[in-house]
Order: sequence, then structure tokens, then C-alpha cells
Amino acid sequence: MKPTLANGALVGLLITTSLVALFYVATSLLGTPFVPFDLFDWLARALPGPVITLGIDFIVSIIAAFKLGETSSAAKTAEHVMAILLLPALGAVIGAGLFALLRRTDRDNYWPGLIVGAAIGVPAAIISGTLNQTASADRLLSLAWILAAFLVWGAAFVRVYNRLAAAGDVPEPISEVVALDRRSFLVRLGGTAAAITVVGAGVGLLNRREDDVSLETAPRPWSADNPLPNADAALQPAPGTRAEFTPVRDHYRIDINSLPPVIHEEDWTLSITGLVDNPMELTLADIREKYPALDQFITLSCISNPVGGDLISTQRWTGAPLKTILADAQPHVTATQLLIKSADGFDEYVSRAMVNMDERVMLAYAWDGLPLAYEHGFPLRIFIPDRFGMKQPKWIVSIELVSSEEEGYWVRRGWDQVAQVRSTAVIDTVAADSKLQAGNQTLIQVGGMAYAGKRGISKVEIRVDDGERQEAQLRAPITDLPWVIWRYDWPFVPGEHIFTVRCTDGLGIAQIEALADTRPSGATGLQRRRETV
Ligand SMILES: Nc1nc2c(c(=O)[nH]1)N[C@H]1C(S)=C(S)[C@@H](COP(=O)(O)O)O[C@H]1N2
Ligand SMILES: [Mo]
Repeated sequence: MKPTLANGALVGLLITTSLVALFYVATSLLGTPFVPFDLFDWLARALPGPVITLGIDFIVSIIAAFKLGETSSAAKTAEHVMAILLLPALGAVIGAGLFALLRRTDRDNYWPGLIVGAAIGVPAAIISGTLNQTASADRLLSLAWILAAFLVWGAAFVRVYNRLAAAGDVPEPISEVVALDRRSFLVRLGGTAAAITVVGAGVGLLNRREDDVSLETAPRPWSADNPLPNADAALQPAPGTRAEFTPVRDHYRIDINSLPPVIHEEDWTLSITGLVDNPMELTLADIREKYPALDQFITLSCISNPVGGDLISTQRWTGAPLKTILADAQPHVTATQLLIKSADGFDEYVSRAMVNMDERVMLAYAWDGLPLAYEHGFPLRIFIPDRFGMKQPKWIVSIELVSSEEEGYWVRRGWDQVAQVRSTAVIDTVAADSKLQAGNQTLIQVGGMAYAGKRGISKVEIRVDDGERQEAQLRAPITDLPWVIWRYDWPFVPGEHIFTVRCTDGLGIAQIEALADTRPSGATGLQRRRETV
């Protein structure tokens, strides 16, 4: 009675889960790559665009349907869970396959296991070696560890198979006993795998290297000591309106890797090459010190943000004007495009004419007066007014001047080439608990934000049920680029109501009412909010 394919699948699941736990422990203790994330990130690049986009849409709708919290961090968690489950699932398939093979070979032949270990381990090591941007351990040591771990994993299949098969080498009459013995062995194996996984996860969590900055030495953000430029604006936001300025830790975050690249300032330079007379290598200090610093309040939005979604935030960015830096490189007349490349393999094209026309385009190195967080692009990212985030690389490592525009990372995956931000307005609150009194009329404050990129906002209107559109009051914005906070004091009528909001941009163009999906060019349609007061 030989071990079955189902036995193999179960064994694969168990020992691969243990393998993932061991990778986690090594990552926490030694700083080696966490292989499941690297494999997942590789897959996310290798799979065709539509598959990835479907996957993202699916995750985002699940998060919305089950109200799993702030979209971008919930989506990251979902990705991490998927990445971690991927390898054990693969292990189950491989286990079944290997057991099928082992049933037909001699006992004690470790070759099939070792070959499978190498067949997964070698590509995994290569993928981690090229893709990983977070490991701190020596590269060669990391690769050796990954390969060794997979070889041992492959060999473990054979060992377990042999143990199960040995339990089957018993004459017929006592096969009852044999089945029991095999079952108890599998239970023990499961117990061991569970123990390794739990202990591994525990050790890993305890030793997670935090960037712990002690409180006394922690640098103070700009906003801790400075009021916003519009602090004196007459109109107060309705209670429950979002914060006008998003703290860095609350800023939404979207990027293609499971973990943000960790770049050390001393190892980093920005190279400017291609069709230029004066190729340059700039350090971060060069960019900070040789060029004037530009401080700009900026609302950044993701093209995947649905109407009323939370993938939009406002921060104070500091950087150097790209036009000035570019001039120093002395581009040729034929150099019409900048090809920007990032440490995580992301890339985008920016037109040189736009950089020269708009002095607000900058290479940013600080948010809220502090160096960029790892998640948000340390050491350098670009700012381009009026464009969705997908056109604005973080973790920039090089700018190459070229003579034609190709498609950037998300454009190749089916998204808009220009990605101009859409006008959007959102109701954050119908503040039923804090009524205002105007004469004998009770008013309820309705409030939120509106945003239309560099076009600005000229008007926000609210419609309650099928009533006339009523104009909301606009709070003076922080500066002319960020979103605008609005408030409408609604003459209260008890019952259930539908509130609809629409903004008009600075050119007098009203927000598009027709519903459109986020893909390919950003969502359109008016936000409607049902509320019982
Ligand atoms: N290098 C790199 N830059 C990137 C991305 C990325 O995945 N890699 N994502 C882009 C997208 S889609 C958005 S919406 C913004 C998000 O910036 P944030 O995470 O700092 O909010 O970064 C953009 N820049
Ligand atoms: Mo995005």
C-alpha cells in the first residue's frame, strides 16, 4: 500500500508552510529576502495586465463590500496574505506530483526531491536576487540560503514519502494498523509543521526590525510647528469632514511591490543621461543644496480611486525644480522625453516640454519637512501637477533623455497614457448631531472636499433628493493646488434623504455625471450618499 497523491498534497501543504515560516524567521533575524513576497511581486509583473487589473478590482471591491478599512493598507494586507498562501498552494500541487513519481521509483532515491528543490530554488533565488529591494543581508549569502532551503524542502518530500511507504510494508491482515500508523505519522507531521509555523511567526514578529527613532531625537514634522497657510480662512469645515492636511502615516499608499524598496542614502545617486551634453550623477545632498527648495501643498490621487474613495491625500512636498536640474544636464534639441526609472522596476515617461512649461514640476525629497518615508519613495520622487499618481514615480534612480515617448509601467497594462486627474467631489459628513439655528430654521452641516487638479474648484453644489442644486460655501484652500473643503448648511427635514454633490472646476467645467469605471482613465460620476436624519 503506497502513499497516495492526496497524501502528497497534504505533505506538500505542511512542509511548504514550514518553509515559509523559516523564510520569515531568517528575514527577521538575518535580513535575508522574504521569498514569498519576491515571488508574488515577480508574478504581478509577469502576468498580463488585464489579469492583474481584475485581481486589483476584485480586492478593492471585497474591501469596500466588507468595509475592511482604509483601502490602500487593506489591499496591501490582502496582497501579503495572498503572497504567503501562494507557496503552500504550489507545495500541495508539487507534493501530489512528486508522490506520483515516487510511487514508481525505488525507495531512498533522493534525486526527484532534490531536482524539484533545485527547479524551484534556482529561479526563486534568481528572482529574489534581482527583484528584492529590502534585504540587508549579504547578497551571496541570501542566494545560498534560498537555494539550500529549497533543496532541503525537496529532500523532505522523499524522506516523508519513505516514512509513509515503510508504514505500508506490512502484510495484508494488519493493514488496519498500518493505516492508523500512517495517519498518526501525518498528524505528527502536521503538528510539527504547525509548531514551526507558530514559533516561526512569533520569533519573526518579536524580532521585526522597526526603524525605531527615540522620541527625544525624533525630528519634528513641519506641521507640528506651523499653521497651514489658510489657517485663518473664515469658513469652518462641517464636523466630520476629513483632515484638510493628511498626516504622512495616514497618506494613502500604492505601489507594485509587497514591501517598499529600502534605499540607503549613501548608496544612492540620481543619474541623468541619454541625449544630453552634460551627463550628471547627483547625490541627495546635491539636489537639496545646489537647487532652490520648492515647498508645495499637493493633493495626490490614485487613478484607481473610485468616486468617493479614500485613495487621495494632501501633503506638503519639498523638492527641487526639475526644469533647473534638467538645464544643467544640457539636453539636446531632439530630447523630447524623460524616461524615469525607479528602484522597484517602475518606469514612466514625462514630456520635456511640460517640465519646461510648468515650474511646479519638481523632484521631491521631503514630505511635511522630513525625508520621504520608505513607503512614499525615499529618497526621491517626482511631482507633476494635474496627473494621477501612476504618472509620478517614487524611488527614482535615473532619468534618461530620449527622443520618443513609449508606454510607462501602468500604461502598458491598459491605463491612460495621459492620466489627467478628473474633477471629483466627495461628501464626508452629514453632521446630524451638531445642528445650527438660523432664526427658527434648523440647519445641518453637510461637508466634504472637491478636487480638480491644477484647474482648481470654482463651485460645489449639493442636491437633496430631487430638489434644486444648492451652492455650498467654499473654504479658502491651503494653496491653489490641493483639494478644497466645502460646507453646505442644509435646512433640515427629518427622514431619509439622498445627498448628491457636484463640483465645477476653475475653467467653469462641471464634473462629469456619467458613470465611468476607474479603468482606463479614472472614475467619473457623482457621489450619492443616503442618510437618515
Ligand atoms: N516607483 C514607483 N512609483 C510609483 C508607484 C510604484 O508602484 N512604483 N505607484 C504609483 C501610483 S499608482 C501612485 S497612486 C502613487 C502613490 O504614491 P503614494 O504611495 O506615496 O501615495 O505612486 C506612484 N509612483
Ligand atoms: Mo495609483
